[in-house]
Amino acid sequence: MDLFDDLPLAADQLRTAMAPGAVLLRGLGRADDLAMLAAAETVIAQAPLRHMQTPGGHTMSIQTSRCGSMGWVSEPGGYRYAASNPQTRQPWPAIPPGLVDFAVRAAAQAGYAGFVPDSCLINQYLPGNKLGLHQDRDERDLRAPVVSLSLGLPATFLFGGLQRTGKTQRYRLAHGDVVVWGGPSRLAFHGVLPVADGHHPLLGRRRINLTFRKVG
Ligand code: MD3
Ligand code: FE
Repeated sequence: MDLFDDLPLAADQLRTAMAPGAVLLRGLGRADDLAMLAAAETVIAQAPLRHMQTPGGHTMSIQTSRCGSMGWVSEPGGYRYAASNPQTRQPWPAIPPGLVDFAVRAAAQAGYAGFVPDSCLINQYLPGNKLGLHQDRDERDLRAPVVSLSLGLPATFLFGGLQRTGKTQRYRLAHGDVVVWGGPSRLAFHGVLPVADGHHPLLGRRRINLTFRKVG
């Protein structure tokens, strides 16, 4: 969180090509931040945040909720998408329509017209929480991009190549920043460094990241 987070951005600062197929749309989610946070909270109320286990038996520091026709789950055998919440045995809540609209618009702006998400993962980071370098490869349709929206405390995002051991670039993702990953970047390794302590006017001491995906 810094002083400049609340200043408007010049138009030429809004769009950054991070890599082939990966587009950063700075601040795109700011205009509607209150409504999108409220929508995320309605999902969390129905599918409470929890620490997922890695297939290796470790507990993730971040907490996760899910919505959409398919939700990402972890089992001792590995990760997969499932139509119901293993905790409640209920279907996942629907993705709130305002969030679907937002993801569709963001994808179109990044050059992925026709993208419609059927799954959304909500990650909550408290200060110190992190996400190790990984690939997202459990979705069946890897031609579809992933749209990510960051809210609250800023984080340093690590963006690598197609090999875990390659060099990583660092990007600061702040409140309202959106990234769309597709094409050659869809299977890039990525992660998040431990979130620094701070206070965000809307979210307090937390960061929430929503990722919109097309699984089916
Ligand atoms: C690049 N989330 O949920 S968002 C994840 O901030 C995840 O919570 C991070 O990685 C977060 O899987 C990073 C950025 C992101 C999301 C998906 C990607 C980058 C990606 C998929 C492919 C390549
Ligand atoms: Fe990921």
